[in-house]
Amino acid sequence: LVASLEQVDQTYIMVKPDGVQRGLVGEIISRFERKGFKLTGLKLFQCPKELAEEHYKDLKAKPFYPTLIDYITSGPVVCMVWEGVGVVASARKLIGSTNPLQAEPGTIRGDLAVQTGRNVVHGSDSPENGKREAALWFKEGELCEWTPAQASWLT
Ligand code: FUP
Repeated sequence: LVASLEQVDQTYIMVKPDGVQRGLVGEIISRFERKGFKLTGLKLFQCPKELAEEHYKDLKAKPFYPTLIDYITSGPVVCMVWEGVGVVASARKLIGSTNPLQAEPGTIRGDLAVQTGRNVVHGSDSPENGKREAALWFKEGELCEWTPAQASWLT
């Protein structure tokens, strides 16, 4: 009841091409499901270069930017939107540090990845970016607002 009074946020989660190619899609989705967040968008998608550039526009000046764009567009990604109270920060904890060698065991990157440039998953870094990225990757009508028949285990 208390949780229902709090702000429900959205986060954009993406299994990157290495995650798809390594067969980690189910494993990654499963971690967000088990945590108890609500899935409101899901698709397999070959990202065009322009979209990758828009998504990572804040990193445009970084030396690794061109390699990052090549990586994200190198094969299909799995795009997701998850909703819940505190979902943005919680998803970042589930994902772990950007550099997988520094990510704690038990996190997605800590358990499943080695290289920063192949870190298997993306998660929005603020509620504002969660909204922005959800709107960037999903068209009107692709997201599904739904209420579980028994809401007690979801926020
Ligand atoms: P994160 O929010 O953890 O995905 O990290 P950033 O937004 O800082 O970086 C986005 C992506 O850029 C990372 F997932 C991988 C790539 N990157 C590099 O390739 N090298 C770096 O030094 C930092 C980031």
